[in-house]
This record gives sequence, C-alpha cells and structure tokens, in this order.
Amino acid sequence: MSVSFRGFVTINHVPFSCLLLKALKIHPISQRFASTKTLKETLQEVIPAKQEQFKRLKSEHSQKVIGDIKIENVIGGMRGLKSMLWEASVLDPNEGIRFHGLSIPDCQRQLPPAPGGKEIIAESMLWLLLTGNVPTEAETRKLSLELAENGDLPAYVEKLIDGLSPSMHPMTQLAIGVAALNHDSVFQKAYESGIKKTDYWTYTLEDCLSLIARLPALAARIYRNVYKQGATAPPINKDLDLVGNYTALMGYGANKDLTEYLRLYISIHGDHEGGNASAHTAHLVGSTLADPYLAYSAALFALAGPLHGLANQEVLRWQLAMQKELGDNTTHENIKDYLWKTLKSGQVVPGYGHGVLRKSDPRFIALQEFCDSRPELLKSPTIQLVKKTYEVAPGVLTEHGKTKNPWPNVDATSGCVLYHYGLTEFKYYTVIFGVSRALGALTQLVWARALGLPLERPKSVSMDTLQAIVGKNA
Ligand code: AMX
Repeated sequence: MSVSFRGFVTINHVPFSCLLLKALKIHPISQRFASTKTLKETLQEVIPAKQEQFKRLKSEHSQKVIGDIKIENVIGGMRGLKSMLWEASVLDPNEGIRFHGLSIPDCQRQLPPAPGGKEIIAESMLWLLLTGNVPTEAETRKLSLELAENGDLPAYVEKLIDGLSPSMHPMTQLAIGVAALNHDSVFQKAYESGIKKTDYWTYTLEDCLSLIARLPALAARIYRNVYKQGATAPPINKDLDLVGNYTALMGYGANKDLTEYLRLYISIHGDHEGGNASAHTAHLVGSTLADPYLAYSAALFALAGPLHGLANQEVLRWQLAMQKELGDNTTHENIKDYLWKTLKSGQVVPGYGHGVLRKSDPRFIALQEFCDSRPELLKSPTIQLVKKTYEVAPGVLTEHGKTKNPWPNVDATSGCVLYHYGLTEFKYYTVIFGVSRALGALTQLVWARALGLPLERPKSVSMDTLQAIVGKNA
C-alpha cells in the first residue's frame, strides 16, 4: 500500500481517496506503518508513566530552584542554563553523551546491528531514543522493513530537487526537500480537522517515521544530482537497513566498510541532548505545533552553520590544506607550527572544542576505534594526520588559552574516514549529519507532544535592563 501526495492511497494498485478511507474509518498512515504499531505500542506503554512524572513535577515541584541566571548566561549564548526538557539523551561535560542512560560503548554492546554487520544501526538507536528500551533484533528488522517500504520520495519532491541548481549547497537542498515533504503531513491535516491534544503525538510519530524513512532517498538524490550528473539510483532494497539503503542509493552499496562506518556514525551522532543549535531549533519550531517536516527543515538550517554541523566539512578542508603544505609523514613539530599559524590568523581549529564537553568526545573515540580496527584505514595519510594532530592540538589549544575545551569533538575525524572511503565531496558531509540528527530531534518532537509541552518563549532583556539590575554606575 502507498499514499500519494494528492491524497490517494493505493491498495493492491487500486487508488482510494483518503477521504473515502476516513469515512470507512480506515487510517491509511497507521496501516502503512503497521510495524510502527509495535513501536507505537511500546511508546503507548512507556508514555503514561512519563506523563505522570511530568504531572507531578509540574504540580508539586514547579517552584523548586535548579540554578541561577547570571549575566554571563544571558550574554554568553545561554551556556549552562538548565532551561529545556529533553528526554532521549543527556550530555555530561566529562563523560559525554548517554542515551537513556546508556553510554556509546553500552550501546555498541547492546543495540542490534544489521545482519552480517557489527555496528549499531539507525533503527536500533531510534528505538532506544524513542522508547528508552533496547529493541530486540526482530523489532529492529521489522522497523528496517517498514522504513524501507516507505522510503520512496513523492514525485513532486523529486521534481523539486531535480530543479535546483547543482551549485546550491547540498544542505540548502536538503532543508528545502524536507520542508516540501510537509505537503504530506498527517499531523497538519489531522490538526486542521480538529484532534484532541492527547492524540497529537500519534500523528507526530507518523510524520517523524515517514520523514526518517524518506531521508536516505532525498539525501542520496541530492548527492547524485550535485556530484554524479543526476545518475539514476537503484530502487530501495527491502532487505537492507536505513543506512544500507542510503549508501546503496548514493552509489556506494558495494563498499561494506563505508556502510558499516556510516551505520556507526549516524547512530552515535543521532542525538546530543537538546541545547545544540539544530536540536534546539527543531524543538523551538516544533513548539509552535508546526509539523515535523517544518521543524526539522529549520533545524537543518541551524546545522548548516560552520560552528555546528558544517564543522565536518571545514575539518577536512583544513586537514587537507595542512597535508598539502606539510606532505605525508610530517612531524609533530610541523603540525604544531601549522596549528599556531591557524590560530594566529584568527581562525578556530575546526574539530576541537565544544559548547558543553570538557574531555575528548566519546564519539571521536568510537570513530577512532573503528579506524584502529581496520589496517587499511591506519595506512591512510589523512587518517594518520588526524591522529598526529590529536597528539598535538590539545597542548597547543591549552597554551593558546582561549577555548574551555582543547579536546577533539566528533568532527575532528568523521569526514576524514569518508574521504578515505572515496566519498570525497566534503561539501556533502553535513547532509549525512542531517540524516543522522533527525533521529534525536524528531524523537523529542514526539515526546514534546506526548507531554503537552508549551510554546517555547523565553524572556529576553536589553542591556539597559541588565544595567539597571547591576546599578547605573556599576
Ligand atoms: N580553536 C580556536 N579557538 C577556539 C576553539 C578552537 N577549536 N574553540 C573555542 N575557541 C575560542 C572561541 O572562539 C572563544 O573565543 P572568543 O572568546 O574570542 O570568542 C573562546 O575560545 C571560548 O570558547 P568556548 O567557550 O571554549 O567555546 P564555545 O562554547 O563558545 O564554542 C565551539 C564551541 C564548538 C563553537 C568552538 O569550540 C569552536 O568554534 N570549535 C571549532 C568548530 C567546531 O569544531 N565545531 C563543531 C562542534 C561540534 C558539532 O556541532 N558538530
């Protein structure tokens, strides 16, 4: 069964109007995602306890003080302000990210991989993020199948994307494509027809899963249009997981190592609590009850900034320039000089530092371990340079004395591995990040609606207001 963007559903190749199905009390989307019913049922089981916890926090403890607001928070990008609810993950400055309490190594041990694979897959991570439960292998496979069955793009989005200039940044194209998918939003249609607030989350879930299912086809189409002269992609393979299909659609299906790498990268990069710019944007826009497509499209624009998601593209540009200047097998001393040259020219060292983390990012470590387990990667001059840079950069950044965190973040290495595997178009790397981050940002939209979180609306103040607080002559 498939649903067309014109509101017709095809069952055994016979088109039915959505309105007719509605009159017959058949909900096409919930049938379309039959297995998400299992996911939905799991959510239905876990949501009441969370709603109860939320109700109690609100009614019994809402006046409890959990921190101070200082002027440094207001003028310093709200760093450290505990002012946002985010269910799926919590970031510890020293330990790094935990997904419902599980660290990255815990997830690597517990979450089911793809058949024949070793790395975590997006479906396992999505299940964990949404429900807080580790899925069984059968649950993971069923979700993979349903995402694959619903992964085709509507024709109008294909046409829209094909009409964009190949010189337009791939991230702009991705955000446009995601926003356009809102044409099919079941949440938006249901909202217009008048639904109860308690039902918001179910329609939001349908949209979120539908968006996640279609992201590989959308992102791969952009890749082929921009870099492969619009070459036709193979059909979605129902036996593959989401990332297996993504690499196949891009034209890298035969590269099993790249697929395994992307499975790991996309899973562990899927959520990084709520305050980062893209996640926060999705949450803010979602709080207006905009549908998930619009909310995530907005998030992608935030991700496209060089201090955030674009860093993976910038790291590789910087690393390759260093490699060109210093040559292969360079010394630590030369790298040190190069780092100082970057800093003295007023630029940041891309891939180092973080808004919250104060130690090496465990995602960086997991990707380094992936490299360590593959001799061919260890031979790569670019990857060797990443390693050597890691041995020098924290010392240089500490001596430089500005950054609060001289250690590497995930992007210090992420792009270099893609480059080695032949995916050399680094302007595209943030798109892969965008496919990944949908897992966490969309999970939170479901939870925000399940808990009935309100419109986000912080209070802003002017400098005169702050001046009045500290005293006119201070
Ligand atoms: N190189 C040089 N200077 C750095 C630096 C780096 N890697 N990281 C931080 N600094 C500087 C800041 O620019 C700031 O300088 P200023 O006082 O002149 O404005 C000062 O150190 C203090 O910054 P901070 O509090 O330590 O960091 P932040 O929270 O303001 O910013 C981040 C965090 C990530 C934007 C910053 O570390 C940075 O620009 N890193 C390089 C880009 C990067 O790797 N981004 C990827 C982040 C992860 C992701 O989203 N994928």
